[in-house]
Amino acid sequence: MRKIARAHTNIALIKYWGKQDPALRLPLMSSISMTLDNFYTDTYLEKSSENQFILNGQVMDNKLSKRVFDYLDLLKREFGISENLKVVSENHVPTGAGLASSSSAFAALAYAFSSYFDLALDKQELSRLARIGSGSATRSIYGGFVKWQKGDDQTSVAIPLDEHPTLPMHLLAIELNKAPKKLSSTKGMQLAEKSPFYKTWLDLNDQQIADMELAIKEQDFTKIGTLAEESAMQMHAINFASRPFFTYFEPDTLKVLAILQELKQSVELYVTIDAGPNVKVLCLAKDVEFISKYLKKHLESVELVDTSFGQGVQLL
Ligand code: 2P0
Repeated sequence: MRKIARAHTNIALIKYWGKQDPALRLPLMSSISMTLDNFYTDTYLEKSSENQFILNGQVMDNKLSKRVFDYLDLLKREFGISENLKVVSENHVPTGAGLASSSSAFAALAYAFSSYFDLALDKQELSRLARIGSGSATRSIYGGFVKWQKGDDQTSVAIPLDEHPTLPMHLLAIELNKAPKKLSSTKGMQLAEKSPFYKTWLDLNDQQIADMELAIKEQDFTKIGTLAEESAMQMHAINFASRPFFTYFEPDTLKVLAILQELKQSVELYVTIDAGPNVKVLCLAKDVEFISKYLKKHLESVELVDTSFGQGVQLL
């Protein structure tokens, strides 16, 4: 029977932005995320005469397929497997637009691989494998609030903080540009390390993680949102201050930030932005409609996606 693995994307509330070991994707800092319900990837594997990667019904022969095959080769070496594989994925996420498509992609692929070969890996081992595919994928193994801890190859895995949060927190994704980003996260992280603020970024991490863990325990939306917004803005400030400077922001990103700053006067909301131009709003369920209406009124043809907590990896 075909085993289809589903993994949801996640959005970091405390960001991962730097690697101590690029090959193993060991991070320089711990991070905390929220797994999302509306964005996910479904993946299954099949025996094949040659390696093949099919994404959304199309055969891929590009940088993405090379990354998938390199990753599969690594997994096959680790488990002493030699057969060629066809990877079939459906991505319910705009690929490469800063909505963390690689998080669901590699978490689903790691789980599909483990299921196809009946490896019976536990979630810690799965999250280690997902990490080697893409850093943010480490956290997508679990649902709800998840921490990915810094450490070595064995210890740098995800830990569920609260798999089924009751906090009515939503994330409203404002999709400004769905085109793949021009600068990969891997390259962005390398460049960011040249920023004079990078050391400060690392020094702040332990306290930010401790504060966020406490805020999640206390279900304190104000604290969670404030800490998330600070982490996102600090990450982008490092990029701006790097040598040479760079940014994932586009003119529309700043336009939306200005509108949200205004809106903050009348409703509680916080902003987070990943390695792309799209803006995400953290808010309470009761305010989603009001915020959506306000954004539609002030922005032409804006696409909004309302999401809340999603679950960890599952077999369909
Ligand atoms: C995060 N991002 O914590 C951070 C915040 C984007 C901004 O992880 O190089 O695709 O594959 O480990 O996971 C996006 O980068 O990077 C990311 P790699 P990934 O979610």
